[in-house]
Amino acid sequence: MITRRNALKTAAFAAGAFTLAPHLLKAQAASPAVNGTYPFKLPDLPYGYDAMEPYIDTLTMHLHHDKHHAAYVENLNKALADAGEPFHKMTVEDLLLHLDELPEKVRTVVRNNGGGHYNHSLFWQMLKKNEGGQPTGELAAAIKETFGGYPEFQQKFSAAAASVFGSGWAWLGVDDKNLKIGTTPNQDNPISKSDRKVVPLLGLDVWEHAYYLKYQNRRAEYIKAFWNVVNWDYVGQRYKDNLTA
Ligand code: MN3
Repeated sequence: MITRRNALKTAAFAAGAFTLAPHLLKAQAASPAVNGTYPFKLPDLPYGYDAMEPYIDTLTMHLHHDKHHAAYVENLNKALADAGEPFHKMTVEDLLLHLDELPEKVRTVVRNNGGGHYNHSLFWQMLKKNEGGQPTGELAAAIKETFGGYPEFQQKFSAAAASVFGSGWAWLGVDDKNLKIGTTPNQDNPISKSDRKVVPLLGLDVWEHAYYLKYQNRRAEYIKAFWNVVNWDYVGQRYKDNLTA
């Protein structure tokens, strides 16, 4: 029987060898931005600030990345500064997988700001103007099998995004082999849930900072526009990596 403390030591000291959710490692391999350790760094956007126009405006991308994401990284580093050696060797994903085991005085700060860093690092990679493109290959087949088709999936995901009260995220994730749609409040990520088996494939930030300049209170319009900027190549690759892990 592995105790929580031993599990933490394994995660902290044996880089790349933690055993709780090996399939996450594959998903992580497709996400170089989340592989770093303390002190964490703000990853560059993988495209220009105007790359998602007109669906997501340039000023929003500037503020969202340069101010909001940057603040999560800064606050995460501040919180971890005195937390000690084991925690300085953990990726942000490790930290979020082991929130329960963090010292109480930093747990909430890491949950909010580590979550903010992780979610946004994924989110930037999940965006790409797709000219009406849709999922392909294995992911398209799984979406059809699970939801009945792409339009049905879009409808369910959009409804989930609209249902978030206040700030949070909508997610498409995979739990073992099953696709799931869900939401998280604030900067929580599905990987921190107790079963620790959900891998996020696609996330939509529905914090007001993600859309208010252009869409004001019209979150539904922002959600509709989002379908034009989903990087289905990246999302599909995350799904495939998970299948083979
Ligand atoms: Mn955000």
